[in-house]
Amino acid sequence: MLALILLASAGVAAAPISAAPDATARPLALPLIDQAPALPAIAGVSSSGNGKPTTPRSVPAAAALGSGAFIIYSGVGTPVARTAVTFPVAGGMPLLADWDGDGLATPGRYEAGQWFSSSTILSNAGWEAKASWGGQVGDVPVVGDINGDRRADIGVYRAGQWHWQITGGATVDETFGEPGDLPVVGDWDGDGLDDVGVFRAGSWILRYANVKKAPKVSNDVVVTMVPEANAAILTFPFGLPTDTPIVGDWNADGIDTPGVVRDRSQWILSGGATKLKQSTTVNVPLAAGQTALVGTQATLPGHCPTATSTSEKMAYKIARRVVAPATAKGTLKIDGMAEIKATVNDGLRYVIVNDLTKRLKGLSSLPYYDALNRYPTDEESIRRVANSAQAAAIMATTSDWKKVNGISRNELVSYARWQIRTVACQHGVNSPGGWGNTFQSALWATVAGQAGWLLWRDLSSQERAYVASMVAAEADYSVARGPFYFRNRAGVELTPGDSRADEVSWDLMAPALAMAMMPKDPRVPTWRATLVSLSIAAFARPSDLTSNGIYNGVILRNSLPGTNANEDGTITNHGKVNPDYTQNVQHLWWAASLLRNAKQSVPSAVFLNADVVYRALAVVNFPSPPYAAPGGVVYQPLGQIYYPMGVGWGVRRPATFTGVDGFANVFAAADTKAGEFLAAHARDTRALQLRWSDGHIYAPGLGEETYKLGKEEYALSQMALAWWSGAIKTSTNFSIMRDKVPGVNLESRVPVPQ
Ligand SMILES: [Ca+2]
Ligand SMILES: [Ca+2]
Ligand SMILES: [Ca+2]
Ligand SMILES: [Ca+2]
Repeated sequence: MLALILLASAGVAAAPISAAPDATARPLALPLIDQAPALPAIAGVSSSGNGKPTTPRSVPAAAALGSGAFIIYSGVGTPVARTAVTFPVAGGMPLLADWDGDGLATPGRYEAGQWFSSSTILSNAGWEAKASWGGQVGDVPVVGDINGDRRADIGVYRAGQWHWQITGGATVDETFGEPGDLPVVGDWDGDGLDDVGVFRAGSWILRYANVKKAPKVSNDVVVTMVPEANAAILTFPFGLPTDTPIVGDWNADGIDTPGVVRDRSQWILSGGATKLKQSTTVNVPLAAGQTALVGTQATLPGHCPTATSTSEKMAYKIARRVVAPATAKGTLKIDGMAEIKATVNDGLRYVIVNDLTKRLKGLSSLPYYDALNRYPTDEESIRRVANSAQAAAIMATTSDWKKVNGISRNELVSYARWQIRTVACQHGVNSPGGWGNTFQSALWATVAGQAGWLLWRDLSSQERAYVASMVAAEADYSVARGPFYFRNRAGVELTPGDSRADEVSWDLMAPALAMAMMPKDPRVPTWRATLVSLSIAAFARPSDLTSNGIYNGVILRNSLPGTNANEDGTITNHGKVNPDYTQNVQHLWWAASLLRNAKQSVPSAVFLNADVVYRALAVVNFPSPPYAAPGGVVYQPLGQIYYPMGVGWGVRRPATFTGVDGFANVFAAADTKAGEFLAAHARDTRALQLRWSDGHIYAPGLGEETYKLGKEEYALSQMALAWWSGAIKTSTNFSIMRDKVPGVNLESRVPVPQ
């Protein structure tokens, strides 16, 4: 093994680890890998809601400013899940409140008269200074919506005096309570305005406003009418003097009720003054240093816990524009597909078992889990499961999967849906501060989005909503970013050593999928113009700057501001001619395939230079010197890879090339021999996988593949795309659209990051 690595590091193609497997000699029906053990059930989700705004529901929460961590738990009566976000370490008292009126409470803090807030729930956006209010020694900060505009008002309780600063700027002073009381705020009567109260040694004293006749209450509640103030004062015991009072609308009926936290673990929630005896107890222990807080879920229980009412409503609207893809079936008639299908099936066995029994163990009882907090990078948190969900969705919809390796189709689909909805829920368009609108996020949204689209008929309405919204949002972000270039027209490298072909080709995926999914969306013309712009820019070559070629109305020589590919189709990245990035040309054909799957014609611009770039893998010869010994074509016999300027990501990753080979076998010229390379890379990948009995591909460590953020899932995604390319080739029609596309803008409009 060591010798192999050394050879390949010198730029030499690694020899096959075993003799090339002869697939025809090995009966594929033989049980080659272990059956999956019995798997834990995955929580389902309902189709209730349909995007109609719901009353935000209170949920337990905890925060410690000393560590900056805020933790929001799931709603009462549902499995205890948690979403965490870490803010900058600070002093003072943590708060959670709906500062912007979207139905979702987000972090805030009060420190010596200074107020800070944030509108994010899934990422640390820093503390924003909000106001200067209060600050006397002994002031207790309070928040509530006093004027009924849904946005939190801030105040301080000062020994029986309340001083409010209302959203919009007004102030309100009132008197209620005594020195030593703990202030509590809530909408006791459900009129949409928060009311005041105090907790005094196990007794609650609440003021109901605008009351003319005494409210009906439980036996233990004493009502004192205050006619001159149109108010009623309700006094009743609930909790112990040593308890911490909290207030919330635990059942989303619009009425806030008292609760207490006992022994820093038991949350005892009352039914309110009318049902005082009906209390619910939930166990949410507080860690050292944590303060008990009350958060909200703005959606129905069982829906995305961090989405806002506003975002969910919009998501349902967008989902109604989606048309499910045409049915497409993979084929074994293409050479290599038998190995590909077997590899994906067995790889899914590995990934699903690994996720449900180890990596994400215990989380499958939650309809949504906090994926973003699994890993330090969004790439590992999101892309990893998007890749495995995509592979699962492809096999569930384009193969004859009934029960494979002990996994039923229902289990396969449940797994895919769980990952898809979790990833889509935590996208920033749905949950404030979530992932997205960044490097590579258009690709992740496309991978997860394609999975959701393929499974459209299996999804619940909430899953459809979050998926459609995620895809449309990333398409819009691609529109806003526009193209980037490696070199300007003069040939000067703007980002020395690093082509932008990868980023631009990722970015073109989201508008392509959005067009495929939502053909009637009013943004389709903008998405189409962006698909054309980014497709031209992604792999533009120096000779295009003087080319008379016309693609969807764009005359290249007049319009191109720069280039991203080298003249021979190679891509320079990380300072070298880099096969692992030349492979990114697959995104052009992948985008075309999405449109084919939607029965749409494909803009001609999507094919600019695709063939030329693929030739840099399959045809172009690299002489040595100047290239690494022994020189040759990147694609070597038996699926081996030659790296002309050294290895970027590892020496044994044939699966990386199966996706592009599959698409090339659909779209590239026959003399590239894409079909032969597809079969060779498929067989080599299968040989790697058959070294083990659990379905994974790579040996431990980083010798074979150095990608650390989910290499098994990434390989699975590429192999599944290869399988899907066969379905596209044999099951869908193809037409090219050469018409002028209005609105194409090839200019760079975002500053080049340094
Ligand atoms: Ca909010
Ligand atoms: Ca307000
Ligand atoms: Ca009220
Ligand atoms: Ca309630």
